[in-house]
Amino acid sequence: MSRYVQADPYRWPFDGDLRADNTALIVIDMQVDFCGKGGYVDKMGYDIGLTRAPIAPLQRLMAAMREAGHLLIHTREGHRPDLSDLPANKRWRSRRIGTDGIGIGDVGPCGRILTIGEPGWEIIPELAPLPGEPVIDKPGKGSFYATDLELILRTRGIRNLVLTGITTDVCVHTTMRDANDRGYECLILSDCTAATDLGNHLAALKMVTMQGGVFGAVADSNALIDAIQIHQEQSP
Ligand code: C5J
Repeated sequence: MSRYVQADPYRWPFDGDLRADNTALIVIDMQVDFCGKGGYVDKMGYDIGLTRAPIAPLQRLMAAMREAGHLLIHTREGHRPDLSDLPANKRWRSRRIGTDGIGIGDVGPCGRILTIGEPGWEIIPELAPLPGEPVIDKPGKGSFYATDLELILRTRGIRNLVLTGITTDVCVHTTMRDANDRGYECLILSDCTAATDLGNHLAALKMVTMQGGVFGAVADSNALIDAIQIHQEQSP
């Protein structure tokens, strides 16, 4: 039987093949550095009220998807302590924002910014991964580049990806575009994503809906929860 999420610009997934064993939730970069007090985004002067907005909807969604038996995958953006995987231009650009000249790899209020093992690099406790849930460490914006994400998805038979986390216009979009090019059927959730600028968040969501759904479809978490709960009730 076909299962769909009410989404824009089409009912998702395209073929109605939505099952717990082929559909994974990816929670991107819900780290202290992106949504915590004193983290990288806060230090750059952006409003962490925006990047914290997805926390409550994500808590509800993660509980529902775990309950329904879906795979949850978490990502963290970060660099080795010796910064050997940090391109010089990424570091240089990161030091231009804010008044103190501090950027990735430098010491801030939450330790060295976006550096593996530091307090700011950790996933926020509200959305902590459960034991057994894959955590992907990535040096770039996309979750596929220089990681084993694709191997994990293929091994688990995943073909539908639900994208959440921060930021909509950077790491979430890069991951969604890369996933789409790899043939994954993608859904992005408007209330479980956020950007450092509301206009960018809305524009990033709108981009997905162009050309008949050029990167996939957009819905909110209620629509997805409705679909997976109906699925559970009707499963034998
Ligand atoms: C950024 C991210 N914005 N997780 N990272 O630098 O979107």
